[in-house]
Parts: sequence; structure tokens; C-alpha cells
Amino acid sequence: MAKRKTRSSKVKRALKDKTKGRQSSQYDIHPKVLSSKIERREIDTSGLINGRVIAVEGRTYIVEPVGSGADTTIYKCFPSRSIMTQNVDASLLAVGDSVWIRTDAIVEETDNNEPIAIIVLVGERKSKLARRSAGRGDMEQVIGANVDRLLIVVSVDEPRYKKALIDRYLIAAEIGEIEPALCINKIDLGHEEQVLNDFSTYTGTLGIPVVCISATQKRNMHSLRELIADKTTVLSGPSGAGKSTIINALFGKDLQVTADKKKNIRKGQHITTFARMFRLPFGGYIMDTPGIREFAIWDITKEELALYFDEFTAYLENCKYPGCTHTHEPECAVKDALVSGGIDRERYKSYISLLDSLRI
Ligand SMILES: Nc1nc2c(ncn2[C@@H]2O[C@H](COP(=O)(O)OP(=O)(O)OP(=O)(O)O)[C@@H](O)[C@H]2O)c(=O)[nH]1
Ligand SMILES: [Mg+2]
Ligand SMILES: [Zn+2]
Repeated sequence: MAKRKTRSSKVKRALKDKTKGRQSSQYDIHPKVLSSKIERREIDTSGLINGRVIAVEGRTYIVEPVGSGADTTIYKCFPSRSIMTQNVDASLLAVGDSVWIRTDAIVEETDNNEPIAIIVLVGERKSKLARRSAGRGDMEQVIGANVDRLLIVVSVDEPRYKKALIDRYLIAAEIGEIEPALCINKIDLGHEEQVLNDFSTYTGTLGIPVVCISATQKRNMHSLRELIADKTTVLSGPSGAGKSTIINALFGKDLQVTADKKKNIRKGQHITTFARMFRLPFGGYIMDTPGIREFAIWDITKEELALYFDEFTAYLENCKYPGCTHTHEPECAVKDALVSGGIDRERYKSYISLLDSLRI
């Protein structure tokens, strides 16, 4: 199997330049919280507890302290009105975030006496699965932070997988510095060989791990376990693909509500509405997230796009015109490779559809 290449050095360099000059102890006031004025401040974290956001429940966040000898209390948290973050132009808080909390704040007790704390700081995300926020201005919406693996969950049928969506996830994984893998669920509704054959470009040329499972029939669950053991994995994919059913199958109990447990669901309705992470019994963590309908790519330009299609990169130098978009230009090596079979037609179609969707 070909080893998947990491993001091209050109893109890496550009991104490095963007974040240059930031020091890890510096935080910005989140513009959505306080004002549009960005201040950079040094923060003293003594007296604060470092924890991880393990669940997002609307405007409250569930935080588990981290570190050796850490407090074992699970805190229900609210963001401070002057919360500071190291992540600019992004969701303020997401599941997996590293946060610092104050437990001495005077706040109203909850009805069931849950310990309450205030989130004061959000640490820099080491990796993330993110998309362009749908309808909330020009922002990055973070689906899961500080993860090692993205498990793209799709299904053979009900709903049938769409490769264009998978291709978008692969780009987001590369941008967010996460190792992607593909989980094709509901294999009981199709034929494993046919499906694997359909994904030969992914398993071969792109070197992406692909597992075909049936969460309800518990088929091939061992392959999935191998892929996620001792890692922090975020599950993401369309609604109804079976993400929550997979979580329940891995744990052998109903931790998450699935479509089967809900009555009168409308077609396309999301069952899981908030993200939550769980500690796996065989090592590692797994995050269940709400299903997505659209995945708009954040933070790349039209010019950079082809660099994210790994199998295109070998041809790019041979295009006659510098800045070739591989669409209408003559003597385009990418289009030649398409004709000779070096590039898969569906991948090229994904490239074109993404190119149209990018603004600049
Ligand atoms: N045939 C078949 N059905 C499955 C399988 N896995 C899940 N399902 C069914 O697919 C439906 C959707 O499952 P969920 O686990 O709720 O899907 P989800 O991806 O979590 O959906 P959202 O929370 O809306 O994003 C349920 O009716 C499951 O029983 C499978 O392996 N085979
Ligand atoms: Mg779900
Ligand atoms: Zn070209």
C-alpha cells in the first residue's frame, strides 16, 4: 500500500507564515465574546485546572480534568465573559479542546448539584477537523479538536455514500493534520468485494485505510478496533450512516441514542445533536458528532487545491501554463493523465466541484 503523503511543503510553508510570531503563552480575547478588538495577553494559569472538553451540550461544556493525579470530578462549565483563546477566527469551543477552568467562581447551583466551573482559557488546537461555518460569517467551525484520527463514516446504502463528500473530508484531514481512514458501514446491504473495488484508488494510490463493517450485525468490528486503538478518533459523516450505532457496537451498550430509538423521524433528520467523547475500553478515545449535510472546505485557495489531490501532484509540473487550473487550459498534464487513466474520473470531478465552490 502506498504511504500517504503529508501536506505539500508549499502549503505547509504558507500556513507557517500565517501563524509566525505567535507564542504559545499568548491568548486572544475571542471576538465573538467580548469585542472585535483583539488583544494579546500573557496569562497566568496558576490556580486554574487544565481539562479537556468531553461533551458539548448547547451552551454548556462538560470538562474532565487531565494530567497525572488530576481531580476526577467532571465539571459542567460555562465560558467566562472574558474567555481567552489561542484559536482565532474559529469556533470558540469544541469537543476535545484543552481548556483551563476556575472552580472557585460563584455561580448558581444546578438542580442536581453538579459541580460547575468557568472556562477561562482555550489552548491552541494541535489538530482539528474543521469546515467553513455554514451561515455564520467567515469562520472555521471545529467539529473535533486534538484528535489523531478522522474516521469518515459512510454507508453502502440508506444513505448511499458520495465520494465527493469523502474527498472533502480527506482535504480537511490534511489541513487539520489528522490521519484519515474510511469506514464503510451497512455492508450487510451490499457486497464487500464490489465496494472495495469501488474504492481501489483510495486504498491503492492514496493509501488510505478502508474498513467495511456492519455495526448492527457486528461484522469486521475487529478491523475497526485495530484502526482506532490507542488513538483519539473523531467520527464524522452524513446523518444516518451509523456513527452512533458504531459507538454502541464498540462499547457493547447503548451509550448514544440512534435512529432506531427515536420515533417519527423525518427523512434526513439528525439524531445526534451534540458532540461527545468516550474513553475506549481497549485504549484511546472516540468522539461521536452530529451528522453533516454539507462540508465546505475552510482555509484553502483555488490555486492550492490541486496540491491536496495527492495523485495530481506528479503531473502538475508538466502543465504548460503556470497557474494552470486544469480545466480549460491546453497542454494540461492533469487532463492528459485523466485521458490515459492515471487520474480517476470521479476524483477529477470532485476537484472541479471543489474548485467551483472556493471563493478565491
Ligand atoms: N442495515 C444496517 N443498518 C444500520 C447499520 N448501522 C446502523 N444502521 C441503522 O442506520 C440508522 C441510523 O443510525 P445512527 O447510528 O443513528 O446514525 P448516525 O450516523 O449516528 O446519524 P446522526 O446522529 O443523525 O448523524 C439506524 O436505524 C441504524 O439501525 C448497519 O450496519 N446495517
Ligand atoms: Mg448519531
Ligand atoms: Zn493543468
